[in-house]
Order: sequence, then structure tokens, then C-alpha cells
Amino acid sequence: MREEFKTIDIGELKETLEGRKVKIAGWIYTKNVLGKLIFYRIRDGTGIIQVAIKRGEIPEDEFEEAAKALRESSVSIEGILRRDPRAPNGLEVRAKNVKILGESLEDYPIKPGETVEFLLDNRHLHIRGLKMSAVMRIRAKTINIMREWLEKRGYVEVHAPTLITAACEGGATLFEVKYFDRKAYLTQSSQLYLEALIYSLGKVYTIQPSFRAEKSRTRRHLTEFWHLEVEEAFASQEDIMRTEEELLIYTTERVKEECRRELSILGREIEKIEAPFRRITYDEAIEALNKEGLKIKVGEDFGVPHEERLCKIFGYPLFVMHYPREIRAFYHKPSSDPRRVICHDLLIWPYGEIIGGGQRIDDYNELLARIKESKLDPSEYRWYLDLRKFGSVPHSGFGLGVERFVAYLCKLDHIRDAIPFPRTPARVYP
Ligand code: NSS
Repeated sequence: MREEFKTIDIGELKETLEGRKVKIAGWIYTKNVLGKLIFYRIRDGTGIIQVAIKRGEIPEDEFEEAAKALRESSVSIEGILRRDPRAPNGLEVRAKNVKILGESLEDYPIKPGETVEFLLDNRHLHIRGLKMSAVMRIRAKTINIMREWLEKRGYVEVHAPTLITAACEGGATLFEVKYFDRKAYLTQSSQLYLEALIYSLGKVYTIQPSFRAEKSRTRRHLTEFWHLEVEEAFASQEDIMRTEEELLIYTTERVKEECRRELSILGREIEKIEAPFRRITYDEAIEALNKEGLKIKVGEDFGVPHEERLCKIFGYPLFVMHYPREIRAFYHKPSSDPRRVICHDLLIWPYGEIIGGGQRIDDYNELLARIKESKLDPSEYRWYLDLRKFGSVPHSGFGLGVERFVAYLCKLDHIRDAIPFPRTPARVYP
């Protein structure tokens, strides 16, 4: 009576279902053959469950096949759910039928003790692991929660082109692509297009990939990363920083609540973050670093040791504001001190800057002068300059690196594990 077995996700199996006839489908995570008894642990992407297969309790040919099946073979199992204190989560399926659906053709190559390089070469298989699955669920939740929050606040989701012709963050990290008979680039940031879209929609955001041809092989750089960017008309830097605080606190708290199982697989307890986040100026940061013996001159950008020290001295999340104009992109609005711009980075140790944002220049002539000063070609930015010609408004925005935020939430050693198929200078495969 096949229909009596109820198909169920492993994650839904719980003690109250004890004695029920259940049907599960998944992959053999581990297998242990003890004479007349086979133990599987089966995973299906929602959870993991022990299955006990006893000779005599299932058809003999099925028992033989079940005993032979290699790790990661896909299986469908009908059985009775039982409590078993010896099972990893206190539950076990006692098999009545075992069907091997897709047999593994050889020994599964992912084993404990493999090198990082080997695992990256076999990423398509490595992502099946419990830890990687947990991170991907947290990543998905994080993005959904942020999107939900932004929608509730009236931000409208938009999409900007990936193929572009003019740099947003400076030319050094552009990937060039052949675009028929001309040159184009992969976008570094959707910001300039978001700025155009605030004139139609007021408050906008996007979550899409950005590309940076950054050779830096650090634990926090990818060449392709997902970028949450927000842009808002009539907003000051102060307004947008408050938005960032609320978004991060809300998302962190909800991830804590809704990803308990995944966080416990990762052994991660996320610390509480509270608003307002500590704020310092670039000049204060330089002074504090020099006082601590880390030599850095005004006009230099922070490296990893500087960020680490700043987070140690001031705590984190830490806003560092008002950088010198020469080390920031052309679009930033100058502050009351014209050598500084109205911008901020948000630092979280050890992932460094997870947000960059600020207020944009809204005056046509000022923007034109800055484009020229930055040795950029104004003709390439004609449409962007136009925005300051027709009803310009004060406006601000920010960009958050999704993988850096997920790496923080999951406390990952390397940002590449916050994305299933990472792209780094050394890796575009698989
Ligand atoms: O260069 S940013 O600091 N700022 C911008 O691109 C602005 N145009 C964003 C905006 O205001 N709309 O990058 C923003 C964030 C940064 O804080 C990181 O979290 C992330 O994007 N980011 C990266 N993540 C991973 N890998 C790389 N290479 C990377 N570069 C930036």
C-alpha cells in the first residue's frame, strides 16, 4: 500500500510524527554496513536523518543494492519514523523499501582532509556539504530579509546594466569586454544608474553582481560579487547612514531568529549590534593610528592592519567618515572642508569595509569640474551630468557587499565561501 507512505522533507520530520509511515528522498551522506544492518544518513537539502535498513525487513534484492550503494547515490526510502536516542537528532527511519535512484559511479571524491585547492576545483560537489548548504541558506535568507525591509520602507527594486561604458569607481579595476566593434566594461557598481532612477522612483535599490578586476588575493576580495545598492532622493549622508544601521540591525536579528539550525551547524553565535554605530572621521582615524605607532599619512587609504587596529581601538561596526577627495571616486560631494568629501565606510573586523556610501555632488558645474580633475572624459558622462541639469536634488546612497556581510554573519574564514561559485583572480572554474 504505497500511498500510505507520506512524502515529507527531512527537515519536517519531528518527534510528534513518531510511528508514521514516511517517504523521504535524498542522497546518502554516510553509510555504515554492520552485517544484517545498514545505517544511512540521508540528506535532502532540508535536513539529515538516520535510516536503519534491516535484512529481512525489506525485499532481499533491495537490501543487496542498499549495501552496495556508494556515498552520494540518490535514494528514495519508505519507512516508519521512530525515536532513537542513538541517532544524531534522536530520530530514525526504519526502512521498509529502499530504491537507489541515481547510483554514484565511483567513490565520492570529497573526503575529510582535502586541500582548499582540491575543494575549490570540485566546488560543484563540495557545495553539497552541510556547512556550505547552511551558508547558502543563510545567504538566501539575508537577501530576502534585506529586500523585505527595503520594500516595507518604500524602496523600489530596479536593475542596472552589467555592460557599461564608463567607470563608476575609477578605471583601474574595470574588466574590459569586446562589444561588437567597440569596447565595453563590466559594471563595478550600479550607483550611477540608480542615481538616474531616483528621478523616476524617489527611493531605489538593486541587488545584482558588480565586477572588480582586483588582483588582490585577500580573504575579502572577489572579482564578481553581489552588491546591494540603495539610492535616495532628498536624503543626506546622515539619513542614509541611519538607514544602513537599521537595515543591518534588523537583518542580523532576523537571521539569528530564522537561521538557528544553520547557525548552529556553523557553530556561530552572532553578537548583538546596536545603533548608533560608533562614528569617527578619517582625520581622527589617522591620528589614532599614528598614536598607536602605525605610520600612515593623510591622503593614504587604510590597509588591512589599519582597519584591524581601528576596529580594535573604537569597536565595530565602525563608521569612518569624510575621506580626502583624492582617494575617493569623483561623484562624492565635498564637505565643509573642501579637501574632504561627505562619505563613509562601515568597517567590521575581520571583513573590513562592508559598506561604502555617501552624498553625491548635485551641482552640474561642480560635477563637471570633478570629472575633469579626475582625468575622466566628460563626454562619457554626458547622461550622468544631465541628471544635474534637470531638477537636480540632494541625494545619497550606499553599497553593501553581500558576500562580506554573509561572511560576517557566518563568521567565515574567507569571503569566497559566502558564494557557491566564487570568482577570484585565480579562479573562473567551475
Ligand atoms: O567601492 S565601494 O566601496 N562603493 C561603491 O561601489 C559605491 N558606488 C556604492 C554605492 O554607493 N552605491 O563598494 C561597496 C561595497 C564595499 O563596501 C564592499 O562591501 C563591496 O562593495 N566590495 C567588494 N566585495 C567583494 N569583493 C570586492 N572586490 C569588493 N569590492 C567592493
